[in-house]
Amino acid sequence: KDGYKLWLDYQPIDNASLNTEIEELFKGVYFFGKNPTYEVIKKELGLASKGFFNHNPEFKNLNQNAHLWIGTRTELTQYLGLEQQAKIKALGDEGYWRGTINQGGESHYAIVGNSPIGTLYGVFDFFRSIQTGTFDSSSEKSDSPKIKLRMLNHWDNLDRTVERGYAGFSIWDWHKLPGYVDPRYIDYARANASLGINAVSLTNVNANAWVLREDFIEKVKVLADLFRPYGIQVFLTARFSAPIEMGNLETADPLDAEVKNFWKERVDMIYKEIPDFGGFVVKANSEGQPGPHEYGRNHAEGANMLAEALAPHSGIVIWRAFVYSHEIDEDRHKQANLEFEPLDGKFMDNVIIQVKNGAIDFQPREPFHPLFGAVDETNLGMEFQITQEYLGQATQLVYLSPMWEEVLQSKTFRPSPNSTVAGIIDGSATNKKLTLMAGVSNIGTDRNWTGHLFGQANWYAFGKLAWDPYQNSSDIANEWISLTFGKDPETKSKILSIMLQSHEAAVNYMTPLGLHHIMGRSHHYGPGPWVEGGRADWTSLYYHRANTEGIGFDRTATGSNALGQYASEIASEWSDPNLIPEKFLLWFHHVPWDFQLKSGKTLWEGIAFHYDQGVKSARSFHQTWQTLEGLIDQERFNHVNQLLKIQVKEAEWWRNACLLFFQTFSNRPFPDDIEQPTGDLDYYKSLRFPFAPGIKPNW
Ligand code: BDP
Repeated sequence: KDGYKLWLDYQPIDNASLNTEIEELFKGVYFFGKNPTYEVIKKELGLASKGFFNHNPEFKNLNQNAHLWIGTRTELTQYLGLEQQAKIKALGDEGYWRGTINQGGESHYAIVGNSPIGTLYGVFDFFRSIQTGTFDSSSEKSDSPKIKLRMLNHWDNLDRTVERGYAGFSIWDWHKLPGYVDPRYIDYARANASLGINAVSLTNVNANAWVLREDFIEKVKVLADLFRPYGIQVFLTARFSAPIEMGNLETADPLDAEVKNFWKERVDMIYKEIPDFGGFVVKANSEGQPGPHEYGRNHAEGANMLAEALAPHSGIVIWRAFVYSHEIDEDRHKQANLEFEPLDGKFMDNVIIQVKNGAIDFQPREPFHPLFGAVDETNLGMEFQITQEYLGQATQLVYLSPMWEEVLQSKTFRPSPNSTVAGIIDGSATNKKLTLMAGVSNIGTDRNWTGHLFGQANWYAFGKLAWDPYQNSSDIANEWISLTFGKDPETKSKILSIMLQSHEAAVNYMTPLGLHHIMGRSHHYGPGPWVEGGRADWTSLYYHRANTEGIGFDRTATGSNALGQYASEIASEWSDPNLIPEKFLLWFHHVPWDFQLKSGKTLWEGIAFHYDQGVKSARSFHQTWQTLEGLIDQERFNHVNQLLKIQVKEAEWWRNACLLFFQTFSNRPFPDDIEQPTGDLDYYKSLRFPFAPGIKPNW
């Protein structure tokens, strides 16, 4: 039980009648066609059958005892009524239906997709229903994804370090590709396909042009060929200055004819090798990355130049909105909207602007990004961060789904009064078809893939929300727990309670009440509210602005007015420190230490209370976990138990460091009803951290 099998660990079925029923199905499998995806399904059936029954499935002819039918709608036309066919068709290419078909006095359980990939999704869902014990042959199920591109972004460097990766090194073994195919690639594809993830960008957004060279494309082709039957399209990051670095040109100006030609030739070469190549993900003019600004061009001119090269092949450009420059004297919060709002309508149809969930940078909690709702003629995609850069990295159990759900459910009031971020992402609010949810991957070479076992739950939840952004975190967690730890009710409810509280707990002991960006410099691990010097927008002082009067960033009209970038409904309510949800108070307001919170506490007492609560929650997670000893296998028990112990220490570290530091401004005692922070501020400030993979050495 080392976690390698993820949620695809097919275990014997404990319910005897379900076991008999399913075993019958596996003894008579019939495929209505032939294609590489059906080969993949056959292999998966083999693995599932071995796990469930310890024997192989039996593949039959149609007129033998074929109980389990697998095919597409068109392959099964003659067995489906017209109305049913229409219903299935309406589910779209990747949709599926599964249920019982009665034919000639016999009943067959059928899994029917609109395409082989839809069928594959149906099969994985069928397995999931067996694993969770919810399979019911008398009820039908149909489903289809709400978002077109459900994508992982790997921030993997070609030397196999992973920027912000905490689970070992990159799983892409560029050195041994194309000749050697690591079996992990297949297990990776299976895991993604089981969730409906259908796109991956292989390389770091801080891109290396090298990956666009012929020899690398040969390696990428191997991965693309492997992933194709699983429905996964491959993307690469494109370094904007590649024409200079590898094309020997003097410029990368997007309007220059030679530059355009460079990209056209490069793209044509890639498509010769990989005919269904997805396209490019681009970070330009952000944190020192090259981009169109160097040539006096804007983001639309940059993106469209690449989009033109890709369009003949149906490729797309995913252009990131994470742009900011310390040379601009504007609240970093505002910069993306300032750059992208004026460009609304100027991007080609095959461009998607990929927007982080919040305007700063994957902080433990952020209000939704004001670009959602601010443009209506631009394709907007969501970028979440699955890897826990700011949320405890690989030592902390933080289930991220509630944070994502909070963002997705946020009302934007634009384009219409009922619009939500989810509605913009899935195109229902905007009538957009090219929709995207991307997640920055937390996957590495660690045996359990994600470093912390519970990191798997975040990969899982991301896939689920990308499929359907309206799902709730509790259902997702429940399902993941059953698949991972089995169905014992006591085990399940204890783990569920830890998971569902874990994000709020982390926010409490890291950045309560809207505080943000107060972590250690560069590695972003642990507290660093004192960080100052160098680029202002990379310091903590810039964000918390603590002084003897109070704390917080005034983003109302009296301050940076970032609030003005939201719909007026939000701007007017949140401008009032008494009306804004308290979780965002210090994000938008500089508030006096004695400001009264809804609880009746002063702000200072409230801050102290939240930090203290966070520590108490972390301790309660560890205590609850300890009661699971014997209920789950020792290996995973120990793994999580040790990490939870570290998490408690880190929560205490955050609380002590932050409260001792902020007290130097508040000049007030700690409230009596909290555990008194211990330690010495100078000691916390003096702590240094080891080098970790992915940290840029020159930081
Ligand atoms: C920040 C990370 C940095 C990334 C950047 C990005 O610290 O490593 O390169 O985001 O998204 O959160 O481009």
